[in-house]
Amino acid sequence: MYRVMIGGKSLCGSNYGSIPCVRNAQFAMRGQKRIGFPVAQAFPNILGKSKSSNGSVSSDVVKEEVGREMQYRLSTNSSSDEATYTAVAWSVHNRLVDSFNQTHEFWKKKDPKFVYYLSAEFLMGRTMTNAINNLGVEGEYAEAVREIGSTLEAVADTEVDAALGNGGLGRLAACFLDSMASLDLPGWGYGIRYKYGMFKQGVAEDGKQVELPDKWIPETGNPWEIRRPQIRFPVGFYGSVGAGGVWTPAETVHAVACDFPIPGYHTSTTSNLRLWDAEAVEEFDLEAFNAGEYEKAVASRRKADEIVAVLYPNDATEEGKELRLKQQYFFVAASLQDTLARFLEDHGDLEKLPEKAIFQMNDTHPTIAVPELMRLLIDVHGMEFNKAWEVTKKCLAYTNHTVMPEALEKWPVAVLAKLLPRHMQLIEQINETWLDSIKPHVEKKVAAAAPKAEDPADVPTEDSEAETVDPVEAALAEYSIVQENPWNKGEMLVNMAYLAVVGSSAVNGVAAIHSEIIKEDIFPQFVEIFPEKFQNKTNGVTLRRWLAYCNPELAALVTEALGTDEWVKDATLLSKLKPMAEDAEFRKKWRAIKMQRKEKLAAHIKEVTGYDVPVSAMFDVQVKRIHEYKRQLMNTVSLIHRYQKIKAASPEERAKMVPRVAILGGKAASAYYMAKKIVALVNAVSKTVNNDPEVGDLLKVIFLPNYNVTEAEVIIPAAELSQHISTAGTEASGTSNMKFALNGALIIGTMDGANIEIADNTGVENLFTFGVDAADVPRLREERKDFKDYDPRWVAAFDAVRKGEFGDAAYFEDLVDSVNDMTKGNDWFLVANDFATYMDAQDEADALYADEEEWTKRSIIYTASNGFFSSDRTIQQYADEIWNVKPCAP
Ligand code: NBG
Repeated sequence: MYRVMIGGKSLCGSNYGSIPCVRNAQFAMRGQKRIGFPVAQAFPNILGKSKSSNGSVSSDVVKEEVGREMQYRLSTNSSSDEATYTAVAWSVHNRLVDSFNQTHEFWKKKDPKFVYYLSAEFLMGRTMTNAINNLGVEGEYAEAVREIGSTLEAVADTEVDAALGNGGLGRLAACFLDSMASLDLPGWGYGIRYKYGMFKQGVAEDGKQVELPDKWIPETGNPWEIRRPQIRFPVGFYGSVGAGGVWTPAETVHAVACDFPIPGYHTSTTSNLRLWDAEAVEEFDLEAFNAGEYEKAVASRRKADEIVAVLYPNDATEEGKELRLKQQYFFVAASLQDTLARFLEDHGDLEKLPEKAIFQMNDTHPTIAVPELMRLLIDVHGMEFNKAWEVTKKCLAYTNHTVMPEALEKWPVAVLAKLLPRHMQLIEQINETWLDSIKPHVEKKVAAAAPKAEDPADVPTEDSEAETVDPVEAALAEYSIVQENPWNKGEMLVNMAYLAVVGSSAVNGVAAIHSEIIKEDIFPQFVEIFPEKFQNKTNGVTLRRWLAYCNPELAALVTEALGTDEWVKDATLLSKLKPMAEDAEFRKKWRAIKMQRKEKLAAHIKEVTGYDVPVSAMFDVQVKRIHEYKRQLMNTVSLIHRYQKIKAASPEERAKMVPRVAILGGKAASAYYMAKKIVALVNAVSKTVNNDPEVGDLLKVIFLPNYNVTEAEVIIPAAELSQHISTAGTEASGTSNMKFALNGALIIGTMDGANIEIADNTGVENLFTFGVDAADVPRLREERKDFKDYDPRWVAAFDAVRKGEFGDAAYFEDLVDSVNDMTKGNDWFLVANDFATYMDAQDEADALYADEEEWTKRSIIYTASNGFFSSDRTIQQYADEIWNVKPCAP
């Protein structure tokens, strides 16, 4: 029952940017000419070699290629690092394209099942170093660049991060792509090509965060992407639905494919991240222009630009903007049309789609995929509702990444019905079908819970309210995807997480504790119905970027000790390092490398902040998005205390203190009032402490602005202590904890998220753990109104803030109140509760640091124990237990 809405010939993109297809797309487009060609044939392998033929590329060949790019692409003879970077990048680009084409030609022939990772965010960071290393041509490139007169590192340092993500969720997606390609799994990422990434963070004179646009695409063109103007799909918005579900959108834009090749590590596979750009269907209205209506002439281009303009800079906070829903639908609709078109090139029967495709929804952002797949199957391809529902459920899987209620998306029915009227109809229909299917279960449950007649106290009296509400209907409401807003009676909301759960074949959390919490607290009613749907997939990180490339010195030592670099692919081999912790010579080498990395970070700190930091001090790091639940405030209060303690100490006492460099970094969402005050407070403390001559080298407090992937690559290898101190039960997993552990930084942390599994692997005695357990949090929150047990160190620290010893006291007043005044902020995240045990854990860390041999032993044990947290392991589990996708190496 497909319909052509506009008339004219329709276009649909083809698989690999290659084979043309003319099909009945959802809406047709006018005046578009198809240009399609099989990439691999149209572009013969110009370099004559694939990356599987590693070693056959010489530095001379590389130099020649770079020279050619300089001459013809850049038309320059500049030898600046920027120009060299661009030329080198384009030469790497060509290698990637060769490998990409070979891979996709092979996949096309073999026709394996694919996983499509749908994500609103991919926090890729820099590409060049990763690509060169994964391709296995680092030696040749390093030599070539040396001969040109620079170093690969200096050249790579000019690349701007692709920061198309907020934090952990987006970076996880990037690690997953690396692992999928490295494991030769047929899989693509699908997302949005935002014009501006996560904002750039600066710090003003008064310590407050400043947000600047993050323009990441080079003016000269992006060497890491292949724009495919021939692959475009129409995406409609607004409009009306006629009889029989015919949707006529009032606004349509084109989604245009931009491919980012993803090279696997030392394998012939290069997979793809396809990001969609938006273009107006009619770029320019000449008629309007000629009539002097200039605004109108470019209006549709503006609207298209708006969709892909910027990544919403919020992490675990609610953003109720209609534009965000528009972005979500935009990339989901394009991605689903693209995959369906590709499927239909070689297969006829869409009922068989689940044999060839599975879509992993990264959080609720792509959940509109549920009704969109239904719509495509029913309205465009004529499938019957129940069949379409079976196909949809089999094709989708959902990962939950947060328990923060404000981040569990709920769209007002009114907003959805206006923007996507047909989808709202389908959601209602899905909901009815779902509620009908579970009604017998709910009836039984209600009957079992009904008060027994012999207990008169439980029997409702005639005029009680219970009689007016049908108990089955009331119980069913708990399961309903469409619910009334409890804070705004009468407003109906679509619970996107519920829609994702009902519309998926599997639902998973991202760490063991988190997967239990979502079963118990977020989706218990669904667990009753299909317990087997719920799984755990503990997060992981790619050891390529997060150990081998960001810490080459440590990587070389590990390789030397293990006698092989196979650990880069098989992280379980790291466990063989454990005995080395007892080897004094090895420890010395280990320490020397940490020192080298600390020096590098110290130089970076000096360059960015102007502060000198002592490299002999403990480097203590907390870098992550700023959020009350992550409790940077607790860290800051402890630093104020440390400062006060130093000030009060005698010279003898001072001589015994363990010097620290406390490094904090992270962005506060632009609309997150308290988080912004936390940034300002850290900076205020930094200013006071660092400029106090009495303190000297005993304490330095550093706020490193604009924390991003590239910053992390410098910070993490240098860290000795890393802080993961969220209120138990609030951090779904955390992934930087894994990166720090793998780089030999010890953890101070709560029993939350993946910290628990890191403790299991490392031995809990090797972590500095503290704080209440997740199970106690609800009770403590209840009791918090009566909390009086403030630690004297806490009281003294806040008194100083109140007195203005750290900047503008009035500005910090409500931040202070949020954890001190139960009538105002009520300390929801139990900062005051956990402070005393946090300080104990800090004392333990200081004591251990004084013993450098013991500290080093532990550091080695951390690296040796945490190979489990490789994203290769995580992805293998997804592939085996959810996707049923098998390796297919060209
Ligand atoms: C984040 C969690 C982290 C987790 C990452 C990746 C969101 C919504 N969630 O704890 O806060 O590590 O997801 O799973 O960004």
